[in-house]
Amino acid sequence: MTLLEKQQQHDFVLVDLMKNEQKSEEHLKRHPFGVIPVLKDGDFELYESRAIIRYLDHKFTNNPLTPKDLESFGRMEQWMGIEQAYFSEQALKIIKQCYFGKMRGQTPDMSIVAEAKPKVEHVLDVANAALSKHPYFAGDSFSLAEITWMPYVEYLFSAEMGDLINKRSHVKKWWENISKRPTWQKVRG
Ligand SMILES: N[C@@H](CCC(=O)N[C@@H](CS)C(=O)NCC(=O)O)C(=O)O
Repeated sequence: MTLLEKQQQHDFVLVDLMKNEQKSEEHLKRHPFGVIPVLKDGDFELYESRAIIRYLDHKFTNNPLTPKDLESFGRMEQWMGIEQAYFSEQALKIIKQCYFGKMRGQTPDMSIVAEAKPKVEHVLDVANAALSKHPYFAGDSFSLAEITWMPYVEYLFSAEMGDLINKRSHVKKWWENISKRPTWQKVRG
């Protein structure tokens, strides 16, 4: 999504998680922790998604995704931290049970879902309060913070947990607004 927002040509190379290719010897040379994504920019390679999007936003100065205003910058970093520390890990527990597990024909372990759900609800309550004050996490503009949140919010809908988003009016409005972006529509497709 960052590359598309920056209107940068790129090649997307599939590392097939369904075939466990992320743990192959070849991929482990690119990413020692055996996960995706990895960015290759000429001879330079970089892993960790948040590092990658910050790098791209610094490298390509068009359509900036990092606010110049210091307070907005602070809020963006805060929400990227919240995503990593409190949101995605717990959301993924639900998504693994209710989406990826189901896709593989496994019965979801609802005790895992029951433990993670209140933690996700708490983060979303905090997000709802913040988004009642301004339309984006950083303030007035779409930033890298939104990009870090979008994958697991989308997957909550895939896991039939969209109510977690829709019952919080400001989070719902935020999601309806940012998920309409043509770049996201292209990525999710
Ligand atoms: N901290 C890493 C996390 C990467 C990550 O968890 N990637 C997932 C896909 S979104 C993955 O590769 N999962 C496969 C696995 O855990 O084996 C980042 O943000 O880049």
